[in-house]
Amino acid sequence: MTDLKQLYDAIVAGDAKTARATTEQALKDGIEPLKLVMDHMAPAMGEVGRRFECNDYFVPELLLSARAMKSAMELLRPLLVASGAQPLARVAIGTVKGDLHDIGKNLVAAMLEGGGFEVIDLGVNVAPEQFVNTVREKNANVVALSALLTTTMPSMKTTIDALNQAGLRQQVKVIIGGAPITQKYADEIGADGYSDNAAEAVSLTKRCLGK
Ligand code: B12
Repeated sequence: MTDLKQLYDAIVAGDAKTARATTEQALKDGIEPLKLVMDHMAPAMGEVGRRFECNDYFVPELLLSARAMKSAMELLRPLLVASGAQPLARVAIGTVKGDLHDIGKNLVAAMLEGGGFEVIDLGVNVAPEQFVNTVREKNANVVALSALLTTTMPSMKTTIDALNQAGLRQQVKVIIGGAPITQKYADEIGADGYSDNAAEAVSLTKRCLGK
């Protein structure tokens, strides 16, 4: 029988190979995919976030854990979809138009996935219309925008404006982040939430949704 503490430990340690192998073995042993995510992987990402907040972990450790989480999730995602497990909410995430930085965005996506959200990752250089279409077609409840360049920050406002124009703004929460972003900027452009780190993205999103 798989020792599931190994899965938890592998994600916290950023050991992608062990995380994937343990997940594979656990599935062979008949353990429910949702149980693996909720009871072992999400708490592991929670621990990673906690260590980051206390400065025990830094960005490189966060990246390794995110990669371990991602490699285990690759095995579980199709099974979760097939089992119809209900995610907390659906988040469409992307780096805004004109911007190719995705390290922070990927971390936020991994933390959200680890926190029980379904994440639709639209990648980088995402035009406002792509966010609008995703909210419309996939019923996303949250739009998460990342920008690393001062020159691409205005794309966040353009995206919020596009959601407004499409009549979709009331049905989604918009959260934003990235090195040049501040709470003041989030307030100015009418975003629902801002965080300066990936670890806080889960609690921020839950708070925005009133969960
Ligand atoms: C790596 C990097 C690159 C890589 C990107 C690789 C990749 N796949 O992402 C490459 C080399 C491609 C690159 C290119 C460029 N870059 Co660059 N890059 C960086 C660098 C060194 C690190 C960024 C990073 O990954 N940080 C680590 C991550 C983890 O941090 P983060 O992104 O801030 O994310 C955290 C939080 O902000 C938050 N967060 C992020 N997004 C979100 C979203 C939500 C919803 C939430 C809640 C939170 C959140 O959580 C994350 C984790 O805690 C920064 C310098 C710096 N110190 O920031 C410059 C920097 C951002 N780049 C810069 C520039 C100028 C460029 C270029 C224009 C250079 C050029 N002349 O070509 C191009 C632009 C290309 C483009 N169109 O986007 C400038 C921007 C200056 C400015 N004021 O706008 C910086 C600041 C460097 C500098 N000091 O001049 N870059």
